Amino acid sequence: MWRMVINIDTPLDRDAGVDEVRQDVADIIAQVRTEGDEALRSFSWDFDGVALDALDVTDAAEAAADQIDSGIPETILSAIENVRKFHERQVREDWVDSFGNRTMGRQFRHIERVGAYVPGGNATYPSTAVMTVVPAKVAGVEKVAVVTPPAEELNRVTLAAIHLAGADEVYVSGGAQAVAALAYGTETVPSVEKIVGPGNRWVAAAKAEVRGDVAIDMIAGPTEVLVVVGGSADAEIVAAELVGQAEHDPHFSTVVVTPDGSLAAAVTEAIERQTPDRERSGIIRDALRNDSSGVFVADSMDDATDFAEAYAAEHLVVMTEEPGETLENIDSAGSVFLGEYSPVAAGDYAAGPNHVLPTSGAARTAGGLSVDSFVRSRTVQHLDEARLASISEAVVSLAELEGLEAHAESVRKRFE
Ligand code: HSO
Ligand code: ZN
Repeated sequence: MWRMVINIDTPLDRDAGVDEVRQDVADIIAQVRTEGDEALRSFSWDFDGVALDALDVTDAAEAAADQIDSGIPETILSAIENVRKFHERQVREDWVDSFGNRTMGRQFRHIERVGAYVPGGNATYPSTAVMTVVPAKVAGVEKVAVVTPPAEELNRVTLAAIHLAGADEVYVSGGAQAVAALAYGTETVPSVEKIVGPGNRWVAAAKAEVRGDVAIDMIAGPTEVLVVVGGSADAEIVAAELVGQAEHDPHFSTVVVTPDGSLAAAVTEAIERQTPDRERSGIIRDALRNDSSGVFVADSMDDATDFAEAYAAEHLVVMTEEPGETLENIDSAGSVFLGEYSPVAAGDYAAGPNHVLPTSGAARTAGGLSVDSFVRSRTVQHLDEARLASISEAVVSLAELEGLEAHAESVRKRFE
């Protein structure tokens, strides 16, 4: 069933399919901009078959947190607590220092209004509410507005999680139209300064379209996991890891790289054995068969880590004899899981690190969602007469070299 790829140079197709929906998404956004709430209601009916009652479900989210079965809020709160602690550790301190007697520093200020997309669709994601809202609140964001897609009956656990994570407002809208609403505002949905969170290709394309008018975290493609395997790794556990994440999406990218051909064969066999037992075996099969998945047998562990570096996985799992040492040879990854007892699922839900991560190789240049995603930095300089004098010659000369005489004069004037 799985692609046994011997040639390590075989390309993997990780295209998120965003381009195919660009025009439709542009039309949807235009309609939301002109018709506001009315457009959100009609898209809900056309795309989701749901006649929307209220768009604003902030109170319903609070009620859900009170009413869901006992035990569930505690479970959600324990995940929130771990995620909060991990993100609190990321908060940056302002600093000020003296550079050759010029006093300068860097300061961090949170964004005021943020929108978070919490997906629905073929699964519900209360965990994504936690991963998007908690870091924003830790950063100090005053207003976090969450959007989540319509459903005949909204998932109460997701609603409860959105409330418990600390969202200030909750709106029912999904897809490109929800992104448009957050970007430009409607009668009900307020516009925000930054939109974060994962979603399908409609959401990704909409974020690409509104970027510039509003900040975004990233353009997320289908989720992916790369497992670097070696030594005496347990093929059953490696297989469980791959099968586990593959249930997300038929476009999921599942990749194994190992220098050990017999381990590769054992993992392939274990995957085929485990898949039929899983509830979402259909999705898992499609995910394993697609052109972005496969098992690669490398000539050596060095080649395997080179491969992992080039792949720049969203989730990088390392199950080798010394996972920490293996990791030293790989720089690019969204989130790293070391050893047999660090499953991706732990990070998805409750360990603490974020699960909103760069996909499709974006980890080569960017990290996942963090407190940094919700702050901006500014620099501050405070010079006095003597301090300005000490650099004035350089400033004046460079200004003149650039032909910007008035810049030079603005410095000279101070010493007249
Ligand atoms: N693995 C997904 C997140 C997730 N998994 C949510 C389960 N629920 C992307 O990091
Ligand atoms: Zn997952």
